[in-house]
Amino acid sequence: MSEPVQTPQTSPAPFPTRIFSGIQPSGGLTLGNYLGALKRFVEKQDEGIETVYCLVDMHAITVWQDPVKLRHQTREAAAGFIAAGIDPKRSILFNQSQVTAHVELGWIFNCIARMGWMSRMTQFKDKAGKNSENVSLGLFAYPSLMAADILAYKATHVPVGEDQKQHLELCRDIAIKFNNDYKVDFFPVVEPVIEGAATRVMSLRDGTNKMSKSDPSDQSRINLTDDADTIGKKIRKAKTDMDPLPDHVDGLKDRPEAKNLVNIYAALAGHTPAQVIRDYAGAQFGTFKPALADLAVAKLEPITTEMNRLMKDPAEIDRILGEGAVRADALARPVLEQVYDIIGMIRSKPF
Ligand code: AQP
Repeated sequence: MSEPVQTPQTSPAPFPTRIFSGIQPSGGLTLGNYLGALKRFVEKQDEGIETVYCLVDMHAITVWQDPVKLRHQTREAAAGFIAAGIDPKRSILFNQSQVTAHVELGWIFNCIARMGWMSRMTQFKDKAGKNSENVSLGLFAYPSLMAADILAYKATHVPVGEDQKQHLELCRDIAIKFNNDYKVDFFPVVEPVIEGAATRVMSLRDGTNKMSKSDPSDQSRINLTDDADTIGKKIRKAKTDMDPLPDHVDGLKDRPEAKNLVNIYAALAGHTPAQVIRDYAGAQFGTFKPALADLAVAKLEPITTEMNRLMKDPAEIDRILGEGAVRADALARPVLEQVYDIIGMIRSKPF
C-alpha cells in the first residue's frame, strides 16, 4: 500500500498567476500537440499572462533518441512554437537541459513521490506495455520530473491535452506532500488548463488511439511539417465509417473516427462540435473530408512556411533558446535554493 496523499495542514498561500507547459522534442510536432497544447500556449501568452514554455529534452530521452535527430527535433519544435505565435520576448522559451534546476528538483521530488503513486500512471503503463522490466528508470520517474518542471517556477496553471491530466494530479500530490512534510506553504497546487474542442486528438487510422508523434505510422497523424498535398491525402484516407454525419452531436457517441474529425474541424475553425454538426448534418465524408482538408491547410500552411524559414537559421534558434534558458534560470534557481534550505542542505560553496 502506498502512503495516502494528505490534505494540506494550511491552505497554500496565494501565488501570482504563472503558466508553465512543455512539449517533448521526441519527434515532429503533430496536429494533436498543436490543438491540445500549442494553440492554448499562444492564447495564454496573448492574454498577457506570464508564460514559461519548455522543450523537455530530458523527458524525451526517457525513451531512446538518436542524438542527431534529437538536436534537429528540438530546433524544429522551437521553430514550431515561434511559427505558431510564441513570441520569445513575451514568453520564456527554452530547452529543459539548459536549466539544471529541473533535474535537481526532480531528484528531490523522486524522494517525495511514492512508488505506489507512480505505479498507477496510465501513460507509463501504455508506454511500457508488456515490456515494463526493460524500459528506463527515467520513464517511470517521468511524472516527478514533470512536477519539477512546473514547480521550479511556482507555476499556478498548466495548459495541456487531456492525456496529461493524471500527471498533473500527481504534481498536485507532490506539492501537497512537500508542503505538509516540511510544514510550509511553499508550492502552489497547480490547476490544469484543458480547454478547446480537441483536448484529445485521435489517430487518423484508429479513433480509439491518441494521435502521437511516436506512432510508427506517419499516416496516423498530421505533422506540422506536412505540406498541403500530404495533409489533403492523409485526411482523405482517414479511417471513417459508412454513415453520413448525424444531425446532433449525440449521434457521434459511438463513432470515434467521425467524432475525431468533427472535433478537429471545430478546433481549427474555433467553433464547437455542435456548430460543425449544424453546418454538416447529413453530409457524407466525401463532402466533409475535403472541407476539413481545406481548413487544415489554410490554418497550418502559414505555420509550416514560417517553420521552414526559421529552420534555415539554426544558430538563431539556438540563440533564442539560450536567452530563454538564462531567463528561466533566473526564476528557477532562487526557488531551488529555497527548497535546499527548507530540506536542510548546506549551501556554502562560494560563487
Ligand atoms: N493527440 C493529442 N491531442 C491533444 N493533445 C495532445 N498532446 C499530445 N498529443 C495530443 C499534448 O501535447 C503536449 C505535449 O505532449 P508531449 O510531447 O509532452 O507528450 P505526449 O503527450 O506523450 O505527446 P505525444 O505526441 O504522444 O509524444 P510521444 O509520442 O513522444 O509520447 C501535452 O500537453 C499533451 O497533452
